[in-house]
Amino acid sequence: MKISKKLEKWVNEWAALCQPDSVHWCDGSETENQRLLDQMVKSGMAVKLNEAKRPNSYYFQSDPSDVARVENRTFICSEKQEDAGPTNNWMAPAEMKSVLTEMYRGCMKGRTLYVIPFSMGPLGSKIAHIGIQITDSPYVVVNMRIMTRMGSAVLDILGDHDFVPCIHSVGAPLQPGQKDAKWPCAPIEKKYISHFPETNETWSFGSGYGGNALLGKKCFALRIATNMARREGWMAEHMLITGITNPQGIKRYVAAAFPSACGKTNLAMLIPSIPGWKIETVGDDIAWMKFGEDGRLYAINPEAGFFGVAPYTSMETNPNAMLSCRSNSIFTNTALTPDGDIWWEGIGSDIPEGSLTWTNEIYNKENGKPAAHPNARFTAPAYQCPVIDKDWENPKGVPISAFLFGGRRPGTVPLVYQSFDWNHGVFLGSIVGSEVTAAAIGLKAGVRRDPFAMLPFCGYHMGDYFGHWVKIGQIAPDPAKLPKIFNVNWFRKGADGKFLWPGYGDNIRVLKWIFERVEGTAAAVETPIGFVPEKHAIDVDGLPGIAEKMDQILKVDKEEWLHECELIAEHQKIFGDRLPAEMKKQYDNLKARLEKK
Ligand code: TSX
Ligand code: MN
Repeated sequence: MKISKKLEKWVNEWAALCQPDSVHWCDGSETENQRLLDQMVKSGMAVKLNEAKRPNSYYFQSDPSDVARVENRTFICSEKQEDAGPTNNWMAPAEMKSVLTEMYRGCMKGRTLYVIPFSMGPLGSKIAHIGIQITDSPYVVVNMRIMTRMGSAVLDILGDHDFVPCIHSVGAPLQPGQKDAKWPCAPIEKKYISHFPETNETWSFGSGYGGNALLGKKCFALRIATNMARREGWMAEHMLITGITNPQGIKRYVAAAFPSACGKTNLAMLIPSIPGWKIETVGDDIAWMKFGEDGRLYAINPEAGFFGVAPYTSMETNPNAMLSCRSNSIFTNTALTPDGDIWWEGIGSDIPEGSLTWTNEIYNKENGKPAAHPNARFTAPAYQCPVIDKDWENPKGVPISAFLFGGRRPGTVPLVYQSFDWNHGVFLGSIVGSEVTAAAIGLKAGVRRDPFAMLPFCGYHMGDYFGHWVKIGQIAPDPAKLPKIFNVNWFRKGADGKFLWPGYGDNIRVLKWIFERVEGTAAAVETPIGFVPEKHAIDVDGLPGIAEKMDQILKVDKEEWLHECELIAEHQKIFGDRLPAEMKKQYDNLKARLEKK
């Protein structure tokens, strides 16, 4: 392993502060992985699943208090509070560092400090970046090995270059002789997910779960990378990337941003319902994009795996995700069946008698508690996806032809529409939102705005981020080659409260229209909100009962949109004088178009 003096010194300093019993440099090998997994099985943290049913796969139950990202404990520590903006928590970097330094002091006692060298993106890609994560969680190590390119090969190419330092501890030191918890972590008020955008660092304390602990993902690839991208003129986005091939064999790539619970992973791996069309997956969560020499925007998936929500993933809703986690996978907070396999709500079969819930109790259908936590996850290698794209690891990335935005909108928003131009498309991204029910306690029911699906992930002021999108349009080497921008809504409901559009595999019909708009062949009508498909331009062949509903599915109602304008105006106010003038202008133009005649 090639370890630079600089890196060695940095690790030694952290080890001196955290005081682990030992330090282990991860080489990423199969042997190392197996040793960690065996050790976790032995300590009771992991269960090895039935080798015949789920080869080389492992099961974990988290602490009941450590089940999801903790947005109220997530901080953007820019020098100036105004640079973090109104949608992020902020603390001054010096203050955060002094608080956390005291928390890290001795925090790894009785544990091993693992050093994880990892690349976000294919090794050696000009769009990729290297991070080094320090962690005291072997669970984090085995997950990072699936989710990133991890190990000594990364150090070989790092040399003396810069890396993004990622510090992580579960925040649960062990006294001599103390028995470890099954899932060590700290209480909520001691959890900190902090980011130092001006120095490209992320420091995380107290949680072992997902986005709080696998620092390459949300912390680095989104919150830190948005800052790097802004400074350097590229894009770090919360987007899936997928390739669409038409029956003639022409292929185009699209990238799409949706808020949570809209089925991003399902769209990334969709199985088309119309013959001759093909979908191939590049990524399901994050896209890093740079302009190529030909002036087009090229995207890589910085990740190497899927960290997907398990519940309601099934052979009906997403067979490709189910097949991706057939083996060599990790399951967290699902249920465990008596024969050593996993189960979750919506998997498509009844729960086997005697299964254990994510809280390790025998499942009891009487008590109303789910067997799997709603945020239970599978960690699966991307190469196991049956429809993984042949260019998913191409260091150059794949050229993006279209951006899609969308959300869950039971009313107002048509199935699909196209922006008039780039800035209008940026406006569509800035007003992304999903309807939330009153069930989400403390929140009034209605549209919750989640601009670009980046609300919890933008590492600087959201208003400036809109401005960065505008700037990308201005610095594009050839504006004609910029991706075309669309908004989609699979979730519109009829008067009967039922979904109007079948969704899932039938979404290929919408992707087909988008594909053909990019090619310049599909028919559209101009409306005040943008270009909507001409009535017969969406292919509904073989879809019974839908042709008659197309008017309703595509309807743009001026009254509804004037009400929407009021909500947009309210939303834009949040960003104060950092709302780019271009976005205010887009709003004014929309309102004027709606009020015409
Ligand atoms: O992922 C979804 N997609 C995208 C698929 C590529 N979901 C699930 C969202 C939660 C993760 C959807 N749910 C989609 C969708 O397109 N559409 C719907 C709404 C819906 C649900 C059930 C039906 C239809 C629509 N069932 C029947 O029509 C029988
Ligand atoms: Mn995500």
